[in-house]
This record gives sequence, structure tokens and C-alpha cells, in this order.
Amino acid sequence: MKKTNQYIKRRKHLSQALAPQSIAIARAAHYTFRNADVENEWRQDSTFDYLTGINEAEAILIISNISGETRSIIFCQTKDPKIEVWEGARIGTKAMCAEYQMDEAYELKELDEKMPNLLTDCKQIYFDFGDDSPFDQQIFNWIKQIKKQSRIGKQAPQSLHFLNPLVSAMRLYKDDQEQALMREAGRISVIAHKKAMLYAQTQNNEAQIAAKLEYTMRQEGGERCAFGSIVASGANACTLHYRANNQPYDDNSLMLIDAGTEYQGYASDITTTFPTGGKFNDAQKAIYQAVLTTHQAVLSQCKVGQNFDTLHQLSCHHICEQLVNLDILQGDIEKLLEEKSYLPYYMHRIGHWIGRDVHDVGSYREGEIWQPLEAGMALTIEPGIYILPNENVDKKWWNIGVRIEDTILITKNDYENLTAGLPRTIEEIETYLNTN
Ligand SMILES: [Mn+2]
Repeated sequence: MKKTNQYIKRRKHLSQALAPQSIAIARAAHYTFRNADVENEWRQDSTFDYLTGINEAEAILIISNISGETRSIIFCQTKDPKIEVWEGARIGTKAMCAEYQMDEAYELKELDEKMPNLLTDCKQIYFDFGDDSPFDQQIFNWIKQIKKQSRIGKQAPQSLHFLNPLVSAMRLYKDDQEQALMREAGRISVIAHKKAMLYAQTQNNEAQIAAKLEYTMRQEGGERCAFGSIVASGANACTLHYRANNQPYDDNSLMLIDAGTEYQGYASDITTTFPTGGKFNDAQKAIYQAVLTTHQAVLSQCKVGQNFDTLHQLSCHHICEQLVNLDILQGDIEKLLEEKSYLPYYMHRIGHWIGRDVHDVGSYREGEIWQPLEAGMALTIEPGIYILPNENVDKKWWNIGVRIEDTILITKNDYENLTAGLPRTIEEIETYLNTN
């Protein structure tokens, strides 16, 4: 028996957010091709999955709120034994109703015939226009068909809206089941980082460490990486979105790993930075400690009522203070903050929403008001310091890059670190690397 209850609840919730006499359209992910007939890895569209739990390509979900009644209608691929031999079983219309509790199910080939009827007397359409222009055009064609019948009393939709803001507002709050999945994604990602940290001590190329990370994620039940892993040794850690993961390293480097698994559709995101030879040198230690102090200070403020801007400003304050202490910046802290003098060393924001997508949907700011943190929201906290060679700072700091990142769930009175359990202090890291 499928766990369909939470999907029914979400569709009902969404339909209540629609204006009366509306339909919303959400689409499953398509197959895409790497070249010729070789497919890219397929992953279900996050919103479609959130609303249906259906793991099949190409389907189209219609949620209607007409005359006060909510209905879920799906159009899906036709069952076809000849194709299913190649592609695997398709769900088919019967099971869409029986197992996924759709109110109506049709085959995709019936779409053009059924949609004008479904849209008649519906005043608003909610859909994420602009992502797929042939489909946008198909919607306009259905509307045109209804307009042609206006003399016999049929009424076409009057306005078009984006669906994304409504679903994003729902996805911003993680329910109990989502929290449990994110907790498991965190647990797996922690194991992967811990194993990679140890493995890095005995290897000499970033590629080997990336392989170990990804192997461990799959081994522990993760489906895939939630995003392209960053395995950056030495100066590569100063490239924020370093992609190559293929360079040799020695045992005097720091290694920065930014990686997390996806587990049952939910992401985790962790950054660890550690010495490849088991011990930090003095300069590495100082920068690491500066970032750790900032990380801890910001974590302590992860609570209801704060927002991304207050947390970011707090991180800038701490980074600035630490950079002054290390004589990397000189002057009055308030003035340095005002002039954003930290930007050459801390050039990104403190974090992002996380959920089904690693950079999850959800509004950061409405007009001048930053979204206040509330229980059930999940975000990352990831301060960093990156020092590229430059004449303004002592050479001993050059090419050191440190970031420390955890995935955090806001709770009623506090926060929960979904990626707790990593060695984080200098002492914990050195002990871990030298006794395992
Ligand atoms: Mn992140």
C-alpha cells in the first residue's frame, strides 16, 4: 500500500490556495538526451513529486477547484508491453486511481480532447509558464478553442498565474515526514564525509575522495548526490564552485569537501574542511578557527524570528572581527563592515533554503521584509574565508580556503542540526584523523 495520504493532503492544501474556479497544472519531468538516443539521468520534477509521489516521466497533473470541489486528474503514459520491455513498467490509468488516489486518470493522448472541457468555466489557470514554450502554446490553443464557442455560452479562463509561488510557500515548511527524510539524508551525508576525511589521509588525488564520497552515499541508501560534489584541495578551495575534482594533492594541504546526498527526494548539504596530513599548520588553524567561531555564533541564532539577512549580517560581523584579529584586515570593525571590506575573503551569503532541491524554493524576501524563520523551515549555514594570493595580505595566508556548513531545521524553540556528528573543532578533527 502506497503512502498517499500526505500527497492528498498537499493537493487539497494547494487547491485551497487557488482562487475559486481555478485549475493548476503541474508536469512530471521529461526524458532528456545526452546524445543520440542515450538519456541523461532522469529525476522526477520536485514539485510534481511533492504533489503526487508518482515516479513516472511525462505525466500531467491537474488540480481543480471548481464549485468548491477539489479534484485531482492525471494524464499519463499508455501502458504498452512492447515499450515497457525496454523502459520498465508504466503505472497506467487504473493504478493512478487505485494506488495514487487520483479522482480521474486519462492517457496523455487524450489531453487535447479533454482539456478544453476541463478549462471551460474555469476562471484562472495556474501553471509555471515559460519553462516549455510548446506546452505554453498548447494551453493557449485550448483557451482559443473555448473562445470560439463563446456564442453557445462557453466561458474561457480570464487570467493566467504562476503556480510556483503557491507551491513554494507550501514547500518552505517541512512536515514531519519530510523532516524525517531530511534527517536520514543528513545522517548518510555525515557518514560519507567522515569516511572521505579518513580516506583523504591515505590518497593523493581529489578524484579518489570524490569517488569514496559518492560510493558511501549510495552504499548507505542515498539515491544520488544532491548536487555536484566539490572536492577541492589547497588553492582549489578558493574556487567557490570548483568542479574538476581531479587534482593531485600533498599532505600539507587543507581539503574542502562540499557534498550531500539526496534521500527519497530530499537533499542534504555539508561542507567539511580538514588537513590532508592529519594536522593543521598554524595559518590553516587560524583561518579554520575564525570560520568555526563564526559558524557557531550564527548557529546559536538559528531560531524563530531571525531571518537570512540578520544571520548573514551576523556572519559578516564575526568574519570581519576575526580578520582584524589576524591582521588580514585593519581598522574599525563597524567601518570595515560598512565598506564591505570582507568581500574579497567572504563573497557569498550565509546559506540557502534546502529541501527537495539543495537550493530549495521559498521566498527570501517580500518587498523590504525578509522572510522570518519559522518552525519547519530548513536552511544551510555556511560561512567561509577564502584567501587568494594578493599583495594586501601576508603570504602565509595565501591559497587557504575554509568553509564549514551544516543543514539546519528550525524548531519551535530552537534548531536541530540535521548534519550533526562530524568532528568540527580543530582538536576533534585532528584526533579523529589520527586515531581512526
Ligand atoms: Mn550549501
